[in-house]
Amino acid sequence: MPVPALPEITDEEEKLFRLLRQLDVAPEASQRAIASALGVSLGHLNALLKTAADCGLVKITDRQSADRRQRFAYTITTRGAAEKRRLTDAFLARKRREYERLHAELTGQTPTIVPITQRTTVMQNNHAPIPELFVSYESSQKLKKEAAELQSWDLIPRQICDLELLMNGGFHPLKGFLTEEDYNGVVENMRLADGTLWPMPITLDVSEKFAEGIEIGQDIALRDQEGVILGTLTVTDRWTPDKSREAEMVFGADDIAHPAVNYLHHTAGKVYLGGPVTGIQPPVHYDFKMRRDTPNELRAFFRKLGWRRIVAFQTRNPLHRAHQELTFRAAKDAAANLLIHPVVGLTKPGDVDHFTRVRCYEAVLDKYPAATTTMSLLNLAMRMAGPREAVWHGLIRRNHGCTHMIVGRDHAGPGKNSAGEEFYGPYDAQSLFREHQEEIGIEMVDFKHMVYVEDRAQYEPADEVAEGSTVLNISGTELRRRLREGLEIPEWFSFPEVVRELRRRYPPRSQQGFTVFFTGFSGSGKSTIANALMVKLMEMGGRPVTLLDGDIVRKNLSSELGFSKEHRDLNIRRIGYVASEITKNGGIAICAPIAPYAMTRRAVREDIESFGAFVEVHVATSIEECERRDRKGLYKLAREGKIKEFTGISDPYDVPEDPEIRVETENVEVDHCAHQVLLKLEQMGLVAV
Ligand code: PPS
Repeated sequence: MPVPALPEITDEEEKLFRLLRQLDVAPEASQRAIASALGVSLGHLNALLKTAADCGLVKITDRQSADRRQRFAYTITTRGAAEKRRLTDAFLARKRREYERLHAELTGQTPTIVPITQRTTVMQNNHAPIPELFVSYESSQKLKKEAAELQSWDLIPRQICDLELLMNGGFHPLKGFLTEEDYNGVVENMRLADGTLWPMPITLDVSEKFAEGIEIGQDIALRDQEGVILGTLTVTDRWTPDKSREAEMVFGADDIAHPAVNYLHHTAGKVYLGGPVTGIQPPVHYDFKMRRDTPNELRAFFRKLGWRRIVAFQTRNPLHRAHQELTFRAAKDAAANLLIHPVVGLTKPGDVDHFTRVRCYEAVLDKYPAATTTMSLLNLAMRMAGPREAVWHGLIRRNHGCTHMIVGRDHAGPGKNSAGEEFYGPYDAQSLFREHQEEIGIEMVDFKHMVYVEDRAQYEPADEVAEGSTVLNISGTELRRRLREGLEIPEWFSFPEVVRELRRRYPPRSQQGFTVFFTGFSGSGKSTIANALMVKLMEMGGRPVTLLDGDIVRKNLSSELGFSKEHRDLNIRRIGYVASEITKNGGIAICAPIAPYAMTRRAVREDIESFGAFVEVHVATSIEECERRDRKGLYKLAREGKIKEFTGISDPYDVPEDPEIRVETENVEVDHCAHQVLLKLEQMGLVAV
């Protein structure tokens, strides 16, 4: 292995490095103490401090102490912290060169030691701590204050996940968000500029507007969504990436059916910033605290228990009996302990939420023989990048102290592309992993497809089942159907505790929340039918019912709004928001506004449908009939021009093209109209009449 071309380090730089290190570990020390720790005179120390301050590496402030030697306080700036890390690498490289020279002199041979930056063997001691990007507690307190003056970037959820793993060593050897050179290497051939294997671009995407205000060399504060500072970034690179090329190279296709490609084009900012990160504090998690571990916490845990061989199982789905069987078998075959390492950051849109999943995992954990298995939650934002993702998962698991990882069929697959075909071949992930296994530093364990053999009442690997046996299976789609319809889920398939959790999260449709959305002209009868429906639903009981009538909403939620298109849209979006919250929490929302615009109704439907059913009811009373009834006398005023922008008279109404139900009110009893809606709800499985 050739000696890496790391820059030489001068003696002065070495002193600077030691000064920065000293100030980081003991920022309150007196000048005399610092000088003696460094082995330099006070005069030399002052010169060093001046250089460090002039270069913006250290901030010197007056401490107003009576003691002359304690007069100043020193703070390492974020640039200083980054410089310290750069010098650490350069310093180590120098030591290595010295070692190599000595080795050659003594033995006459070139040593075969692998450079640290490309070395996986260093990781193979899965008990040793791994480098993090955090500064000491004292420095972090100072940096927090200093950062108040920095420009801030408010991280979005995916960036928070990335930053957490950068800072805690989960993404080791990355030292920050990728620079342009590293990014190009990663996109093109899965390697950082120095040749290290790294398959996933970890970039900080920002808006053009924000990027314009940043100068190269500037430090920016990285904050969470509440404005809490997590770290800083010294911006060394800023560029506008070719996203289509990134999509093609990393995800295999520039097709927005791929969730990460969709994210790239529709969520990610246009400009990328790169540079070293200085960690101040990890993001706070309020849920499942005891189940979250940094790489070093897991390593310490394995060290404490004496676990040398650990098989990691990556998952984003609830575990059923087949998973328990296959993971246990994998660990047994590898003579290793098992780490269930589920992703709780961002997974594939539409997945079971992590709260439900973790409760399910906890139930399954009890099914393994005691002391063989543990579980830890990984706050990773998955990209669903199949083969590249598998390699990335391997590196992350290695960093978390694992020695083996289970890689299955279609690992981290994104589903079908826009032509209805799979993005990746079923074994692409396994073969890419196998190709890079040495470098990843983790051994791949094949995922055995386990099936339930009825005659033998046990799970067996599919390829070992005796001919003629009856094999049972329940697909994911079938499981969802059974949950939706409240049908039996047999014990051979899953554990009763897991099924109970899933049923709590996915009650049958007749127990889920939903929204009935009436639309029609003023005076069409929306409110009257909505009221009758509400009473009928309340009579049935079981779920709370809320009526969001047009007039009531206008009085309580939208009193400042008029009837322009913009105001009407805002009014309907507010109704949609409240209805979506009610639906999400298992209630029934009945809305009865005019809602004249099809686009807005569609947007509200989309908001609600991620939580429950949306039933659009078009109250199809003609405008002539409404005007004839003119219950509130408004049509008369509208005709006289006293009310402007009146729907149907001087303002448009888009007739719903495809509502769930259309009700005619002319010569029909209100009770009958409400009953028709109720029957529709029953037909959709939303109520059990
Ligand atoms: S919208 O378009 O959905 O925001 O309207 P909505 O909130 O349902 O409010 C409609 C009620 O406001 C009264 N009103 C008007 N309607 C239509 N156009 C104009 N310009 C207007 N000005 C006042 C009217 O009484 C509507 O009540 P409903 O219950 O529909 O009869």
